[in-house]
Amino acid sequence: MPSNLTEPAGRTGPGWWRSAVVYQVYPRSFADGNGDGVGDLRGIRDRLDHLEWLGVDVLWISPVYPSPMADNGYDVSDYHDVDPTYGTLAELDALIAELHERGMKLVMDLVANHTSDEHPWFVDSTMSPESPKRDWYWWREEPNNWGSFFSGPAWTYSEGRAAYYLHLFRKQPDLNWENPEVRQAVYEVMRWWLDRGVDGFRMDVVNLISKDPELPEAPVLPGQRYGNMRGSVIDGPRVHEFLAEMHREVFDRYDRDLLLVGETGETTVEEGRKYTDPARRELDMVLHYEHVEIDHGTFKWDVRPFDLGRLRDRFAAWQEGLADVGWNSLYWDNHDQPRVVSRYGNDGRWRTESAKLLATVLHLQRGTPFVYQGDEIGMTNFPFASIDEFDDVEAVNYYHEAIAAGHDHEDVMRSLRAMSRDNGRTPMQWDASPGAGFTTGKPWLAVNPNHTEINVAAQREDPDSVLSHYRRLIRLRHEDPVVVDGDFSLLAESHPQLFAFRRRHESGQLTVLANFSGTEADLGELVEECRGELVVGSGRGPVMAPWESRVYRR
Ligand code: ISL
Repeated sequence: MPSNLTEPAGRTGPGWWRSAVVYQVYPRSFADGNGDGVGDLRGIRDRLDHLEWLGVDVLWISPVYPSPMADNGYDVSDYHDVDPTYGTLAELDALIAELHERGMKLVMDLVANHTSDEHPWFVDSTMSPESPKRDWYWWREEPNNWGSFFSGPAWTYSEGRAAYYLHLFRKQPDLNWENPEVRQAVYEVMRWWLDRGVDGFRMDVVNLISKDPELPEAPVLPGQRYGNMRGSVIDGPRVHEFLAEMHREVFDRYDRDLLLVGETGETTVEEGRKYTDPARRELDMVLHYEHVEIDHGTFKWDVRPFDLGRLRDRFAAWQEGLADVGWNSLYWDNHDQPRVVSRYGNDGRWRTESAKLLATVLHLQRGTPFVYQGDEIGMTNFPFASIDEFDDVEAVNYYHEAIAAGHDHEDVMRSLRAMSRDNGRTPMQWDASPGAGFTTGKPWLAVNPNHTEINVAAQREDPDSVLSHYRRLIRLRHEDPVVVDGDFSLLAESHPQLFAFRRRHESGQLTVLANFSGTEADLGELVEECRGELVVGSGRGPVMAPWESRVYRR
């Protein structure tokens, strides 16, 4: 048995998160408790029954800190408070207490690669070259050629400093982690929240915190205006050192069951092993991007058809790569992704079947599953018709940049419709009422018209619904040690339609069979696997129906 798995995963104690399921709430879009059209903490507290009924163990909320909302709260202007849009600090304390009473934990989103340009640290830094916080950000007299993640240059000129500052994201200057004062300030923020009772952090773009201090010019890809800075900022030279220091300065001081998840876009399996190796004491798990970039070309707006072979290959690489050391997170959707049913499944005739299949293949891999609000009812992409319907800074910037560069309007709209982050941000669909049960007011982003059919109320009592399926999978993880600790092996590695794998453990084995297509699939030799108790699905026999999934236990 791998060294980090010598003990079975319990609901508490070392490695407790191995048998846990995390639920992500995007507060703006989850539930509006005061009728102003924007979700809030009151709304989340009113919906805790849903989370408990579903069986989730951990709630992760996207940022609720004071913010000018240039990036819906990921641009933080005060780390020690709650934005009035979402409520008050007292309400957050109440949320923590209510979750704990129900046996659930709260994980906060910690955005520490950058701050808002309205954060007092940055305002101070811009004042003059003598400011106490002059080195808290990256300042240069001459910018390099880097582009930002959200279109445009990564540098902006400041009159006060008569210099340029680096911002990999628009209006969000990058903190200079080379400066020990910056690191200590971040650790202080973390301890402040842990002292308040939160149970851990999801650390936003944490693999960008260490930059190559030379900030070298970056290669310019064909058709691009700015240099691609990824090679100088992703998994940078001191990132592991900084995380180990964070562990010592923060987490080692707490004798509680915490969860440390890093968002590590575009990282590799090799780096993922380092981040999550328990012996290195950095993070518990990372959110990598490899399986959500299957349909990207050179960049995300260059949309490619879904490729099952590529998906299977990337999942298997992470499963195998982190088998003896480290731990995987498992997710399809979050507030930055379009809806997986529309993307890798079928959001028309086979919506229910494909949503269940996607849930099954994800939840039964080895790792900790993350359910993003709405996944559990099979929410779909939004039928965007005009650019005015988009809210997200990334989508809007891209639109203007692409149109200015002479791209065809319809082509740009097609990319946005498929890939925009707003697809994942439309309000949670609780019921069939005009505000979908999300709000009694005018929602900040339009409710998907399909909420009249796809909603929690319609699925809750239906044992065949996507919602009941999620609940069953979560229960299976809590009850069956094979799901948590069994090893993973891919079956039928090159089947054109099937994603099949086996999980093996001393207590038994599970075989997962999934037909990722709208046509019947012949199991061929895999029919040998169809033995034992059918724990998920209903089909039998050597042919799988379109988008059918089955799980056998022996
Ligand atoms: O790397 C990217 C594209 O190749 C970006 O997608 C980037 O990694 C991603 O946007 C990071 O997301 C996180 O930080 C952003 C914020 O807008 C997202 O909502 C958040 O999840 C900046 O804080």
